[in-house]
Amino acid sequence: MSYECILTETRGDGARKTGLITLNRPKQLNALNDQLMDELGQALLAFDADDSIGCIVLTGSERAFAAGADIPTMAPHTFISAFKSGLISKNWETILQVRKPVIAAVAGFALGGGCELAMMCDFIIAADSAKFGQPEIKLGIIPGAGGTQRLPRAIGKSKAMDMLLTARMMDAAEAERGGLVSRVVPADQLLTDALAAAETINGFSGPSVMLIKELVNLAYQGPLKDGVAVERRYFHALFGTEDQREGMEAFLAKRQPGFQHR
Ligand code: CO8
Repeated sequence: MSYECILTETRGDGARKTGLITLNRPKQLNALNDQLMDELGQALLAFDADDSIGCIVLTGSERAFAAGADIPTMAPHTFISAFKSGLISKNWETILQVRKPVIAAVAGFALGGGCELAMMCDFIIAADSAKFGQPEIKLGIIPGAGGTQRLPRAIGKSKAMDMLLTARMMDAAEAERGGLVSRVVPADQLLTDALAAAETINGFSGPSVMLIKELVNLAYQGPLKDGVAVERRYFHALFGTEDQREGMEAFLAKRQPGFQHR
């Protein structure tokens, strides 16, 4: 499959590889237009369906992960045309269908829809150059891909209100303190570290990885009681897998497990 607004490749030496997707509209600081989002959706689903892939890393350039939705595309719209066309909403949530972990590796600007896209990933590793923001208010609009909902869940109400209402950017250190990103690394180490995290995950049992992802998202989105009940069911279900037997036998025999992802 050839794409124009993204680059895709496979990385890693292990039995399971990492699907690497790079947003690639450098002149527009990776602004997210329909074509890019369509291609991103296709690439994500293709890696998700590929049994040789364990994990996906989504990244941008040194200067920008993504500076938001494409402003020239949005500018001419009226309420009615935005409502009727669904204004660029097609494929914006495809990423949420992916069963495998998606790690955002963010350097430079992650603004507006770019910040929202990073927040739809499972965790964010930030370069020390990263800058996060929801500056939509400066354009006379509001976030449209979950920013008003995911940002307060990630960093709390006060910081989220501050960022959404003043449009100020948060640097990588503040984003880590606030819990928006899992770790901050030197910019020239970003991809190496994100791919290393993916490689670690690739070595574990695929069913465990997918169920942890689903359950953490349930904790993030739903009531505690429901999350704990589903967790118990899946915990029991994993005792039906070969990987559970292999993992526990390997521990008892003091050797490394060889997971088969089934
Ligand atoms: N869309 C299109 N082009 C952009 C965008 C964008 N969001 N951001 C930057 N560019 C372009 C600039 O127009 C410029 O192009 P050119 O060279 O042709 O003039 C080029 O990228 C470089 O930008 P700057 O010259 O401005 O570079 P600076 O380093 O001076 O500034 C900034 C970088 C701070 C990132 C600045 O470009 C900026 O503020 N950009 C806009 C950021 C923004 O407002 N983002 C939010 C957009 S709205 C949104 O994302 C809503 C999401 C809704 C999703 C709904 C889904 C259903």
